[in-house]
Amino acid sequence: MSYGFGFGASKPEPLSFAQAASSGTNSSGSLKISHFGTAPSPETKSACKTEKTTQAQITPLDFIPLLENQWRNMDWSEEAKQTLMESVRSFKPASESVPEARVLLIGPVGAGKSSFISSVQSVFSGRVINRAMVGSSSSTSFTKKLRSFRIRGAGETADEPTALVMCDVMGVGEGETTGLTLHDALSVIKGHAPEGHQFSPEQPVGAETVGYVRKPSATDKVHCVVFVVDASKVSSYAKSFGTTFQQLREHISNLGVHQVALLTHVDQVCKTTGSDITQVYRSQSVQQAMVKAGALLGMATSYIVPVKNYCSELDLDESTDVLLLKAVDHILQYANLYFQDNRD
Ligand SMILES: Nc1nc2c(ncn2[C@@H]2O[C@H](COP(=O)(O)OP(=O)(O)OP(=O)(O)O)[C@@H](O)[C@H]2O)c(=O)[nH]1
Ligand SMILES: [Mg+2]
Repeated sequence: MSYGFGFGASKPEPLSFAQAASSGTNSSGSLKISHFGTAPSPETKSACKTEKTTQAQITPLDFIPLLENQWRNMDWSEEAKQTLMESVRSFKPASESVPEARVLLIGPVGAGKSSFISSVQSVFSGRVINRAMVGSSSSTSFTKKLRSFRIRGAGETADEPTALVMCDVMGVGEGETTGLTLHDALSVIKGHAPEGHQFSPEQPVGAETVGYVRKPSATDKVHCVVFVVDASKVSSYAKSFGTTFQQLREHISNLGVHQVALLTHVDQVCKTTGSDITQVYRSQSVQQAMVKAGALLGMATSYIVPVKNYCSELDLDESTDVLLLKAVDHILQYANLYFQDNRD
């Protein structure tokens, strides 16, 4: 299947998410909630419930028992980590003309977009580093500019960049006047926005933008969009986000760009997962957050993977690395579909 690209001579009209939402276009993303694995058996012990307290005293998140089995198969071994790292290192786009896959992270302010980029670079650097600058949770986006990060190895492999470039942008805000607009998001995806462009809802990317890329080549375009959603906020996001994301997904799908999603902050929705990330696929709280993220994005849960970003840690943790690498592998699979769909 091949997709055509809809940008050309026509001048892009500034379009905010709110305007798009009110234009009456329906989302084509049908919601498919996949069925999960086994329900907890009566004898399943709650690893979260560590103290003798009454139900009224403990928060629901602490009380929800873990599932008996992981609902997705995960191998947390060092060997699995090395295999995943090798798979990312050896990744080459299925294209003659495009040497790198450009992946764009989009999500609400503070969801963990920059943290994910820094976390992945940390895994490949062998130490925790803050490559893409990370902010704190606030209502306005910490990231203001378009920045692309080529993931590189360290030590012997320092000169061998991977074929993965991750693009960081401003977070999507709740209102029409704050955060990334639909117009600017699409400008980045189509390859018109120059590197370093400072986003401003009042000044949409257009022909008058300094460095505007008039005729983007295949290497300028984004080949996969990754939605980033905070598991601890997925139940409380403003309703407008759902409309925003589903509008965005429809436009991105029309460009032939595949989309996946990351569920961040999983350590904050389940104590056990917070202290032992290998329990992530046994946590019902994470599983529920995943279903909610799917509903918010209008996306089947099979496209969504959980991650725990490095935030306060000074040292890497093997299991956290495995989950991050699994997410990268997932993203690259969908990025490659773009190249297969658009063979030179
Ligand atoms: N506990 C936890 N905190 C996280 C995680 N990911 C990110 N954070 C924290 O969330 C806050 C926001 O992270 P950022 O990476 O700056 O988020 P962003 O999506 O880039 O935000 P903007 O650039 O403002 O749109 C920071 O304090 C991070 O340390 C995670 O998986 N778990
Ligand atoms: Mg950021």
